[in-house]
Amino acid sequence: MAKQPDFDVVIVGAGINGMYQLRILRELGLRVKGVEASDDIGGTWHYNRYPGCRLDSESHTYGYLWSKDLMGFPFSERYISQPEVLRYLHHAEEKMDVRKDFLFNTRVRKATWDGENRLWTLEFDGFDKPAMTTRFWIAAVGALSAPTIPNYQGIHTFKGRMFHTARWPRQAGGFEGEKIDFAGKRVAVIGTGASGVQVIQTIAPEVKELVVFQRTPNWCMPLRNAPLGDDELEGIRANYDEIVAYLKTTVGGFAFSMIERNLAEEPEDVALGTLEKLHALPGFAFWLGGYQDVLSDKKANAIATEFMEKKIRARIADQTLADKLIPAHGFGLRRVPLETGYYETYNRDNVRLVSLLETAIERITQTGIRTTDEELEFDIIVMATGFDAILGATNRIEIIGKDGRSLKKEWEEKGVRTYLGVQSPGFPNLFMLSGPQTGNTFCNIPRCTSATIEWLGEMFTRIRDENLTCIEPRDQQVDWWSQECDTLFNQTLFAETDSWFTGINSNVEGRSTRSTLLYVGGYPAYQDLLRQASANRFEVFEMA
Ligand code: NA7
Repeated sequence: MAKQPDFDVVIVGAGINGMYQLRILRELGLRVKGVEASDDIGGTWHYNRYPGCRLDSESHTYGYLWSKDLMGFPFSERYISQPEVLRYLHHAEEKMDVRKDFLFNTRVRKATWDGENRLWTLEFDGFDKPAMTTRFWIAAVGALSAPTIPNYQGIHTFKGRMFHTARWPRQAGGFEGEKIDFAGKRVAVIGTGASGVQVIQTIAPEVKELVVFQRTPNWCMPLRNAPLGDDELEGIRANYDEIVAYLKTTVGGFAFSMIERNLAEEPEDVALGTLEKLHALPGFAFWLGGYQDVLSDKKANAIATEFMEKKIRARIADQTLADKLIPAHGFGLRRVPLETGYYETYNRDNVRLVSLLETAIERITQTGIRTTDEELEFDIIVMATGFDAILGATNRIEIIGKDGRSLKKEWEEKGVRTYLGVQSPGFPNLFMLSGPQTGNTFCNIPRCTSATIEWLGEMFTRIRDENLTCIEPRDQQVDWWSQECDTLFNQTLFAETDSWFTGINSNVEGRSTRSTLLYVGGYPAYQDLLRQASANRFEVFEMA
């Protein structure tokens, strides 16, 4: 007789997605367990406690929209800061009551498929954690959750304090990061992605001296944050159903739609007027709510790029410095950081930019950083150097599927192949919420993942009702999907630029070639595909 697993489903990760997935599957009466590497819930918002960390999605569009109560949470700002997001998640957790089903301090080291018994064995870091078996498991491990640090010589010899933004120390007993006393300190920040930009603009007024080490400049847009008053919150609550329905129609699950006209064909005066209006809007509106051809047509992209260059140059006093802050790639082709006074930061006397395109970091010393040009002393070094994006969190688990095949090796050798980004062939009963080729990463993440999470809820209803024990994608679907992701991605200009969107990371071996890791067909199209599969009772999958 086949061995019975300890659980029907194990959810890996107690971030915003894992908690919701656990709740949904538990409601179905399944035997569900959650495991989480950290000691608490919150995922990204639990770890990224660096100064200035905040939402780039509108506060009311980011969270759990299945609950009107939770949407009505009294957010204080249009884009709330990390402690407030984490407080919200703790409040939501209490409502969902999922903490009791998670094992914390439990990091999955290895997952092995047992085809004979149709179950997975999960093994954990540490000797005190017994392995568990489960029929299915869901990786809710985050797309941007495996931090990476450059392998500088001497990195362990630095005598000051060094932090990665995504591993910021915590303030005891709260939702915030440790309050570092920056006054009188000489601080280095390495990296100018979304995290680096938020840190730099926040700490610059506090520190004695700030040196920013920038390799690739980014096109940063004004966030235009503002307090959310009672009236606005009341408006959000009153229009709850309309807002939820509207977000499902927008390309990225944000509170704006793309303009269904081409910038390249627009009369110049109309185009400039529209770009000005878009530029005055908060958040990603200029990037993901602008003309539909800006990210796919070179002429349109050049117009938006020129417009943005002027905007940025006007904010920087020294134009030689501005030359270094203006990217060489077109506008919006890498993730656009949102900023508040970022460019003005460089007008300050205590802030200096070191372009790593002109000089290189040779080593970290006991007292600071040595470049090819000079030796600089620091009290604190902040690594805002990003993540092994999209692949990293999954690849850090040794996943062994059918015929002893390793998922990491399969992806390295054959390229990523999935169906809808949720399953990879040869790895039955494993579902991914934030791995490669999902429609969830190039998106307001919780909006898009919630569609997948609810869809998995439907699939597991059938699994429960029919006592199914094995789900795998069909080869032809996998071929089609991987091709579809490639085709759509190659129609965009993203494909021509190095960034985490294209899987490039100089700090990870084997990540110097561009690949298709994102589905860029948009949230509505992705939801349609999910709906088609569920309408067809998930027959697109092999089910047994
Ligand atoms: P990002 O966007 O990956 O940014 C990392 C930054 O660190 C970026 O400027 C990198 O330069 C820089 N970096 C990384 N490695 C090095 C080395 N070895 N030398 C110099 N500079 C380096 O990470 P974030 O945390 O800012 O944001 C990630 C996402 O999280 C963000 O997009 C949001 O979606 C949330 P590079 O560009 O590689 O030249």
